Amino acid sequence: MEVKTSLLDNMIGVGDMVLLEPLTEDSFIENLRNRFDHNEIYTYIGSVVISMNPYRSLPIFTPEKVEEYRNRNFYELSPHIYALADEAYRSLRDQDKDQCILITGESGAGKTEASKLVMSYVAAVCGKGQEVNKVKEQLLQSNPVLEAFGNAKTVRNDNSSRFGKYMDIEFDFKGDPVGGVISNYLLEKSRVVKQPRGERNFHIFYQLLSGASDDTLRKLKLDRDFSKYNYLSLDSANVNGLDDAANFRTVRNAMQIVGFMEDEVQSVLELVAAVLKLGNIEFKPESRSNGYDESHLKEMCELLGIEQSVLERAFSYRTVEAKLEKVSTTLNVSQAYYARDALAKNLYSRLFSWLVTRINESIKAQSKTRHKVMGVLDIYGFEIFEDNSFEQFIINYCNEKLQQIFIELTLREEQEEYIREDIEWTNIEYFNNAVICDLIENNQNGILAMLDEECLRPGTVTDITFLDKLNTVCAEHQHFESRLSKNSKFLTDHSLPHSCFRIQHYAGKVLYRVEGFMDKNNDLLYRDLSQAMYKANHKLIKQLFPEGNPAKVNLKRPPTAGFQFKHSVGTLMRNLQTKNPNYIRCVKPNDKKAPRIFTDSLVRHQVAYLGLMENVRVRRAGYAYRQAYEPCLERYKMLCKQTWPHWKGPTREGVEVLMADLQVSTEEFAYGNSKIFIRNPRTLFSLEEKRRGCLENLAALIQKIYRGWK
Ligand code: AOV
Ligand code: MG
Repeated sequence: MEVKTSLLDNMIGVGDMVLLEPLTEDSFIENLRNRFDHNEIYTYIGSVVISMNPYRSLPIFTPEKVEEYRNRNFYELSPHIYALADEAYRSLRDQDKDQCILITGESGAGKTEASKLVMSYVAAVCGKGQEVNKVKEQLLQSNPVLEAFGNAKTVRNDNSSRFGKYMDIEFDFKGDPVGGVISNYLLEKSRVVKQPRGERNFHIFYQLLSGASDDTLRKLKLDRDFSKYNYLSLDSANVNGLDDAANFRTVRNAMQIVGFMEDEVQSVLELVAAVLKLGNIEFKPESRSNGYDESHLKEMCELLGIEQSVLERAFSYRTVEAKLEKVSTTLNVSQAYYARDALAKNLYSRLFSWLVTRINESIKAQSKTRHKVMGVLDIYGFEIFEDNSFEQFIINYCNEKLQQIFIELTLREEQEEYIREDIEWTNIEYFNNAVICDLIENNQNGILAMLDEECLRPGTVTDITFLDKLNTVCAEHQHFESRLSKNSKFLTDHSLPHSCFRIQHYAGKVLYRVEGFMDKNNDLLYRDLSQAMYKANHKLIKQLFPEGNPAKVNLKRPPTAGFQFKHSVGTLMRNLQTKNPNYIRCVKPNDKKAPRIFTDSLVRHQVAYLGLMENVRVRRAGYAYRQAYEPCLERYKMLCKQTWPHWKGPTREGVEVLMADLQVSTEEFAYGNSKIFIRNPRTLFSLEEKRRGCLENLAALIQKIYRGWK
């Protein structure tokens, strides 16, 4: 049934890729381009939203737009992220289904912006009232705080998330927000002490120096000039379009709204200042006893209430405690620098985790009753740099896991649903990245397991011995196991530069340099330093280094960074699988961070690795829409005399009577065990159009009667 509806007539290109004719990669890209050129940045694949980054502000996020999308069905209006947010929220509120919003895409594709749009939409449409508004405000204002401390300018993105974030927003039975819980995943802390060319340290450093009052800076013993600080890169200190000073005020204000006390804010800023001071401490080879650049060390100690001699000692000696013995060795200059940087990284990343904990304290729901939950996941996107290290390895692994969950839930689950519902079905092939996840996380011979093994092995272990091990084990697999060799994603060839390995990720090949892998995975801080921090007369810093408490010396090794990450990502994935997923697939139109440019090859590459074509094919081969019998009958029963106003028999039969009466071609739908499956969105649009016509007639009739009365 070929019905042109007003919705389709007004559409630029095709709003739902399921309707694209003919369906080829070229037509897919062309449709995205056409829509992008007309500022239509959202396009559907069924219920999945593709979002193109416009790199400029579009007038489509106004309160009027929010009203337009509020309480409307997904397919009633042109594609928008608000439609997805609305659908997820209503499904949570009315059907009591916990939701998660999964936002994926490479670095700079628009994930963080998308997550904020979803949050602000939900905040705008859910309950009102003084208490509720306060909760909303606190949830929203947690964003600028965490972005200031956890985002930075990279070559891919001027506001790149350098940590993973998952936020559960909790609602009561009415659908009013009552609180939230944030989980954070591994911050890229190496950035604190060193940034690649063209990149910056975390925003907060620049914000503080640019935006704080003279008085605050004086108290923190800071100079406004970025160039005075070794830890701040100079070549890109000022970023176009970023107003650090104004952002500092936003962050201060946000901290206040979230519920930070004035003295807590002060403590946080003291720690930020202490990191900058640490970076300026220099060690001179000649005379180790007084080889410091005194002023910075002194000022740092003053800021944190640490006795100078204690810190000096911690930078001069390393004490190793075995069961009964204590052995002290002197640190040489490079070891002292290493200790200094390790302290700065640890201090900052612990401060970041503390901020998350502190925000959680403020935003947690007061009542203990079961809440409805909407989880929003915004992680660091897949990235390939010139130099890729442990951090990129972890980030890309996290993206593999997310792609895996997309495959599981969208491609596999969809096909399984047909089987469950007894619907005839032909299988669609798709690339399953489970082999890559396995290569990284397998408990026996996965890369992370081998890294841990090497970190624990006695004897001389270095990044290179780790690499040798990788090469041997992975090469063995390639040799002996035909299954693995055919699918092997660990690429060895002779063109590899020294000390590197390469992985064929779902989103592209990445060359990793092993330098620093062991160290970053071990993530050890000399005990002398944690003890020095614990001795500080500063509440916050003491709290951040509990292991420095001499009464609690623990000789057990803490879990490695890789182990912890794998564990927390595993927990996250299990959590996501219990919720109803809503997908936003972000696509980056160009590599220039510029508006109006659509680089064909770049988009094509993303469309391919995100599996978007397979996504459409699965949807098309099957049925684009499905609805349980009950809501379907409820919505359309007015279109048929036999079902209106009440249908007395079984619901499924009611739907069958309805479809027969409407003369929808039998090819167009199938009856599953619990749902009706509709093949083509046009069929749905036509049902919607008829329903709208019916409602309009009804409204006209009521008006006529009303006038007649008057
Ligand atoms: P990401 O989160 O996906 O990258 P962002 O959400 O930070 O990417 O987006 C990058 C930049 O693109 C933003 O700072 C904006 O300038 C612009 N942008 C994105 N979405 C929109 C939009 N809807 N409207 C206008 N501008 C937008 V990363 O965190 O690096 O993986 O780690
Ligand atoms: Mg981001």
